[in-house]
Amino acid sequence: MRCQVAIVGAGPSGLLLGQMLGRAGIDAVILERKTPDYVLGRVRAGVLEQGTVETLAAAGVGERLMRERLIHDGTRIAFAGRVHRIDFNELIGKTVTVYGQTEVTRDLMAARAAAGYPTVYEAEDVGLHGIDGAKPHVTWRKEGIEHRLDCDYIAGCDGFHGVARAAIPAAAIRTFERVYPFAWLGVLADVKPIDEELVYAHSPRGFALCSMRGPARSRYYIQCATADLEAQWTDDRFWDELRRRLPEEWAAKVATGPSIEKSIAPLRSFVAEPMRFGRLFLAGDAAHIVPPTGAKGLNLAVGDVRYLAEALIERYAENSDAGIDGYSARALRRVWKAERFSWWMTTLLHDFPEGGEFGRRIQTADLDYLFESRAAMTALAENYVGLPY
Ligand code: RFL
Ligand code: PHB
Repeated sequence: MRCQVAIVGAGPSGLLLGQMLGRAGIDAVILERKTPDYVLGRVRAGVLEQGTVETLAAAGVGERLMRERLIHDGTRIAFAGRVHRIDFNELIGKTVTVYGQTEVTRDLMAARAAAGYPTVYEAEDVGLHGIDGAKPHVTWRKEGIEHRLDCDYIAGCDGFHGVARAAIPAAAIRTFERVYPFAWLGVLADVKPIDEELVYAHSPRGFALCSMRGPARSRYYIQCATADLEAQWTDDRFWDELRRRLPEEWAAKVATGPSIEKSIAPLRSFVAEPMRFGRLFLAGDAAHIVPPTGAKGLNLAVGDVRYLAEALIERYAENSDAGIDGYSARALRRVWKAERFSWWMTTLLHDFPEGGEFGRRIQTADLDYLFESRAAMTALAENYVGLPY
């Protein structure tokens, strides 16, 4: 079997890249380790930047998104018993969209199936070969049979734990990492959200976030210990802890009900440089991770894919390497700004016991300054809605 671009991973990065290349007449095959249902069962991102929405619409997957999305003009931040509002629309004339990653993925899968683009699910032991030469290929096993796909380029869209980044020789890649001393416990429940907008909360008991997936579906997160297990967090314990981290009159608004999903995720900042080795390109979580506090992970993945699709399209249409040669540096400029913002939001809003009282005073000063200064609020708004392309 042969194709122009082999894509490893059918998460949002791989599927969107496949969609953009397919529409440009470039033939790409996606190899995914899991089943479609498994991929759709992962509850992840909820907030899309305006640029992400525009990119998805331009790729032909914006129809349901435009119909069903919730547009948020601002967000709320609770601390020291008060709830402050950051009005993105008033500060910078932009908004964000709430539409779950699951739905983005579902739309991309449907578009791919409708166009008849090839995807291999349940591809085991995917291996990347010859990436430093002119003729790379990918191998995998499915139902006991070995397969081989020859290609011009490989896109590693296989997330943080994938095989693509690991296929790059250690001497050719440099990584930067910060692991945070806590995790997020996320709960999905069919209950009315606490507010029309998201509420981020800083409290002495730790961080909390009230998000949503629709008018009758809430997504909540609380900071927890990295060693915690989902089973230790009964629904009652979760709702109780969430309420204790919100100002009283907001706690009273929390509608509770049985959880339909509950998961714990560690928090990490990570970047691998460069995002290319020979004929392999990395995109999305395969190349970088941000802590979810700034809602940047999926948006960054879409940014990478937008740059990579442009570069590959230029390669085939104009027989020029300029785009693919510039891809890594161009993507990393955007990545590092989102890394900085996500690190800052995480540092601002979580409890860091090892930071001691000095750390807490600095946090309080940072939060006070944020709500006293239009410049500081504007900086948050600009980054949260997404820096311009
Ligand atoms: P994914 O989604 O991890 O997809 C990678 C795919 O590759 C497959 N795979 C392999 N396939 C073949 N062979 C192998 N060896 C393979 N190894 C892996 C996997 O099965 C999978 O299908 O990466 P991608 O596509 O780069 O997308 C990145 C996003 O998923 C991620 O950045 C966001 O979910 C991060 N994130 C958020 N981002 C936002 O922009 N806004 C948010 O509000 C937001 N909230 C979040 C988040 C991530 C979270 N968690 C759990 C990590 C909230 C949470 C809790
Ligand atoms: C979510 O709805 O899952 C979500 C929203 C905002 C974040 C992180 C996650 O910062």
